[in-house]
Amino acid sequence: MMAYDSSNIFARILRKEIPARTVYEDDFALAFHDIAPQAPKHVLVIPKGPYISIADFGATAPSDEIAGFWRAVSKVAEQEGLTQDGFRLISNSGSNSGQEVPHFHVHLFGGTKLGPLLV
Ligand code: IU
Repeated sequence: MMAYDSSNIFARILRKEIPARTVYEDDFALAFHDIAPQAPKHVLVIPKGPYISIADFGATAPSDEIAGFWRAVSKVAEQEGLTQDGFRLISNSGSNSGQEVPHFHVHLFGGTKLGPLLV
């Protein structure tokens, strides 16, 4: 697996070098509005540690970071009012998926009736 590149845009957001529209932050995760939303509600949730993708995160992160991250994802969905009507999580991993930013992130989509998943 390639090395983590700490100059990626989400690493810079974590270091507060560039701004983001943050909706949630704790010891394990940061959540902010996607700059190009693809649904009425489109939030990205990222772990604070240096992980490239879910493949990297799931294989190498300590258990407390994994638990803390997924707990934060649930909290964001609840906080953003999405648990009643439902929402969708997507995480691109690697080139076949079209992953653009090499810092693990989960897309959280909601706020409307979502269409079928595309392959
Ligand atoms: P992807 O899964 O790596 O393709 O998703 C990257 C997302 O990051 C994509 O939805 C972009 O709109 C979003 N994004 C952002 O929110 N802020 C940025 O500065 C950049 C990308 I660059």
